Amino acid sequence: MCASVTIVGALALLASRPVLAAYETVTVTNGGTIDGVIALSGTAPAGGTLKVTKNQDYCGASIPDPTYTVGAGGGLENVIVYLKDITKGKAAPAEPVALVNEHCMFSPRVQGAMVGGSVKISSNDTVLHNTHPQNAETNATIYNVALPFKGFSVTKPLPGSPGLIKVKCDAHEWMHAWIMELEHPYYTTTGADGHFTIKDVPPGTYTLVAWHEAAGEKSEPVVVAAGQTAKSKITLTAK
Ligand SMILES: [Cu+2]
Repeated sequence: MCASVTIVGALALLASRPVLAAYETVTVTNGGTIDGVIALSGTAPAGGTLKVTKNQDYCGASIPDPTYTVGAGGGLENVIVYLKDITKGKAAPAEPVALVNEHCMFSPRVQGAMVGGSVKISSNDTVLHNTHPQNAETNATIYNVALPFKGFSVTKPLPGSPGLIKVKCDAHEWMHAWIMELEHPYYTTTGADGHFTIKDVPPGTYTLVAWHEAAGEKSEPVVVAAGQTAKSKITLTAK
């Protein structure tokens, strides 16, 4: 009796889970563009620095804190911008995403990647780095890669399921980066002025999401028409 109740319960749970449609690659002709800015409102902590606790002779005594990098006009850098509900469109990127250890920081700090892709981890530094990606929700280690010398690189697969990966360096506690694995290739990262562009979008109505490591996430609908540019502005609030 108990076993059958459990099985019925499990089946009901399975049935209630949203079924994620697999992404389908199609030829996008006369797609639209989403062009926009992610702005920051509120007061971001000003001029912070990251304290360097190791290899100070190479890394320096402190490093500017890039968490809130706001350009002229209030645009916020290092925001991942992506479409939430797109199930078909342009092809996956051919190249692995790159994560470079440089000047005792990760570059880029944040980036999107497509499910099934990989990451090329490399070092331009002469100090030992240790790249350690974790599931951002569970902190489960994905792998742990030592980068023993300048010029070293290794390409590793991403976990292969949608979600946020937090990357740290076990040798240098101030080093952090984020990779967001998404089911499709419609993502980008804002530049120094908070600007972003997403191209070759099949016409339709989507949810555009902006995610920032400290200011959090916000979304808004966007309507993309064939061959047109849809303007978008999302304002995140400093926390
Ligand atoms: Cu390091």
